[in-house]
Amino acid sequence: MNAVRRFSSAGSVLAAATASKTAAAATAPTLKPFDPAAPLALRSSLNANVTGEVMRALSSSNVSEWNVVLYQYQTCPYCNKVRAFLDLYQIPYRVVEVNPLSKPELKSWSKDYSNVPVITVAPPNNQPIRIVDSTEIISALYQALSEQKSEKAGKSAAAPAAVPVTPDAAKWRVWADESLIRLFPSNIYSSLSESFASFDYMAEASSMSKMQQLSSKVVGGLVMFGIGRRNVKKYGIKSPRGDLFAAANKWATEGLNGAKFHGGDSADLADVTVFGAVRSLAGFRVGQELFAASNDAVGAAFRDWYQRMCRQAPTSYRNNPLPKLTKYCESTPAAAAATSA
Ligand SMILES: N[C@@H](CCC(=O)N[C@@H](CS)C(=O)NCC(=O)O)C(=O)O
Repeated sequence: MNAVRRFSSAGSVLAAATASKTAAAATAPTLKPFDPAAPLALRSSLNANVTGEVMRALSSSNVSEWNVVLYQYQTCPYCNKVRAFLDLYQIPYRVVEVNPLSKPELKSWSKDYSNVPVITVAPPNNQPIRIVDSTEIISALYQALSEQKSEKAGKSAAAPAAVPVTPDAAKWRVWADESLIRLFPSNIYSSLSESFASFDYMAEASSMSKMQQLSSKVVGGLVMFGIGRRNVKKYGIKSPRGDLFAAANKWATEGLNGAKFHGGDSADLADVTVFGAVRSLAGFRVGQELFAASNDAVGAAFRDWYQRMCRQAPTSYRNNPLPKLTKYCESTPAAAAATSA
């Protein structure tokens, strides 16, 4: 199943519902399965432009010269993965919020791929290069980081070292995409009322007009509710909430395995991937329930890890970020409530 179709957004839903198919829906690329053993797992021919020359240009320049621009939706789990990665490794970036209905921000120059996230990078003396797909974006930039000469890196000591990706970290990266994020639609759109509430929230930070927000809520709310239910059948989800809480517990027990981070004393690509995905839920009703779900040791381990990640990867994203996305970064319920308004 094409990963691109797994987490349909308001944009694709409305496009389908109004029969005005977007280029993305028509030309959604088929990605090969992620190969955890490959250091740079570029699966899509859409990223054929990420050549050795580009990688050398990236690894021989300072991250502050990469000129990263991220095209995103704020609440998209894949976009949150990429933002968390950029924040953790202290790579400066600019965000362009894409209008999910008309996507003018992508259409003029990214005709063959209009899903998000997409980034452009422009290391010194290079034209901007496009990279698509959250996993591939992270893999490519991580490889450039790990090949970087230390004197060029320009990262503060707070950023973790880009060490070789362990097979276990690779396994959890796949788990985040293939198991965890797959549970999101059936939770965010679990009932009609939750579905409409989710669309209200997503509209807050979107670049849609008021009219688009309204039609997106009505049409998207209904259609996504249907897709959530379809996913339950398709992926054998026993209980959307129950399976999601179980996934969080699995991460807290098997993923962290008693350590501060999956990576031990500092975060690795598994941490940043799971963290980014989970953070995308923070402003939704399901996020609130997830963070309140369990008061036992496992729940506490999950929340403690999440807060440690917030501290390790504080967002440098300044233009119109949703305050609710940082809600559960605070260590006390009162502090969290204060950011929820
Ligand atoms: N495999 C892709 C999946 C990206 C994806 O499905 N993004 C959704 C938003 S969360 C999207 O662009 N959907 C199509 C649309 O909005 O038209 C990745 O990891 O980046």
